[in-house]
Amino acid sequence: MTLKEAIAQNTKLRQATLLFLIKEGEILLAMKKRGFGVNKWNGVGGKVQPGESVEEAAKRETREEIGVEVDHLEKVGELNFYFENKSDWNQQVIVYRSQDWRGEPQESEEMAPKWVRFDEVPYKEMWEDDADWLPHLIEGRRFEAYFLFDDEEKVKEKEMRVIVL
Ligand code: 8OG
Repeated sequence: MTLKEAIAQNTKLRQATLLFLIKEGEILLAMKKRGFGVNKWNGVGGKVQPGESVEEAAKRETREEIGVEVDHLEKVGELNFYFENKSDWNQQVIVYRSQDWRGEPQESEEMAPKWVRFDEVPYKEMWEDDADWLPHLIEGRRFEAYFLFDDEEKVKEKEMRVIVL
């Protein structure tokens, strides 16, 4: 299967959120303790529920996963993920960053958070595609990307557009 074919077969993707807290020179990553993406460092987020806006979902997931109230968030990207033989894993992830929140990040049953310096992001312990777009998030650029994964969760094909403001 090609990326083009995957996109043509899945015109309406389920939506999920992904949010990264940023403070002076550091980004908050959280270790996923269970479920999809287990044992990988990531931002916080999850599926958008019926009747909820994407932004509300991003705030709710952040509250549930690390106990932080987000006051202001900035949408920075859209990631469209396709899985070759597991199309039920396909989803569109709306990516946010926030520098404006309340509370100290806390561990939950789902995630264990940790502040990481911008130059120490552990890309080898993250989803493979993150190395393509997370540097742009850190540097304040926006992006839109499409990724096709094979059965080993390796990127088989990708397309990305970076928006410099
Ligand atoms: O609720 P669910 O378990 O589907 O949430 C999955 C979370 O993982 C959600 O925040 C979106 C995020 N996510 C993917 N794919 C990728 C990816 O390739 N890289 C990163 N960093 N996050 C991803 O679904």
